[in-house]
Amino acid sequence: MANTYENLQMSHPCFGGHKNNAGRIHLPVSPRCNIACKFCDRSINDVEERPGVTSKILAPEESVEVLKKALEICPDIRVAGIAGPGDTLATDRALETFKIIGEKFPSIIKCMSTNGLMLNERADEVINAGIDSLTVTVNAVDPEIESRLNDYIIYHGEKIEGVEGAEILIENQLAGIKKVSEAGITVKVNTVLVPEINADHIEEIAKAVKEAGAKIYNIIPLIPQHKLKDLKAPCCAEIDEARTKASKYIDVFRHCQHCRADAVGVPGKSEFGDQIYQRRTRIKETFSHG
Ligand code: CLF
Ligand code: SF4
Repeated sequence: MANTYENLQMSHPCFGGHKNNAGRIHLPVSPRCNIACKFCDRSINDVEERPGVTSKILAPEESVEVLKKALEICPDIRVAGIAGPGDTLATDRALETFKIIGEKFPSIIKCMSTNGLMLNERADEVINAGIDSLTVTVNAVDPEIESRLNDYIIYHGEKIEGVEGAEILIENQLAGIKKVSEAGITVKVNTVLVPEINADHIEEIAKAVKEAGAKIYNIIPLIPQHKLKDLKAPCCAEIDEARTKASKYIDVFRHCQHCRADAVGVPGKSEFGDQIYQRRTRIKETFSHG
């Protein structure tokens, strides 16, 4: 049985547990992605913090030693999350990892993050893997708006571009959120706020994902890069306005730290990723889709 939202509010840093100093480790086991967000330039490196960015890809079985070591260094870790560097449902590696963690570390909360393209058809596997909390990144619920944020999807081996691809993505995200939340998994939705594209659309997203069963909503500011490098990042007032609009429909999480796919520690307080994953010094601040 998945942890309840009430439990997660006490013990999961991204659902309210930050107040209790709860930590998390991200296991970078998922190598590939199946959609093409225009703001994401995915690469494996040591110097940037954003989704998709990680120093090393782990094999599912390697995560046991990593988690053991992380718990020794940082006993505050309550959650094992998989948030990249690619999509967790584009391969089987995240679900395999969660099965291993469930056996070896039964008290650790299992947290997964996905773009949701495969969530509808893989919902049963997500439920059977014992996931406690699931984050789905939903940047629009209108295919025209989504197509300005995403170039294409790769769906059942086929590349589908523009509005047509966006339509499939949104349908699968909402249907998938519905299935997993009905099974008792707590769902958080992340939206990357791009002022020129989806700022006026936040209320519709918040409403649609709440109706589908999501419990909590997290707005992540755009870091202008890749194909959206010439757009502007939202300022604090714009982020705040978007959060206020969303909060009419759904609980809003306001303490996101934009973690990398291999972050370790208590978000915003401690970071042990360098020790666990032997990273070099990180110099650039960016965002995540955790
Ligand atoms: Fe990681 Fe994401 Fe799970 Fe948290 S992060 S997979 S839900 S354990 Fe948290 Fe980091 Fe913000 Fe994500 S602070 S980027 S919301
Ligand atoms: Fe894939 Fe996430 Fe990058 Fe989008 S932001 S292309 S879902 S890794």
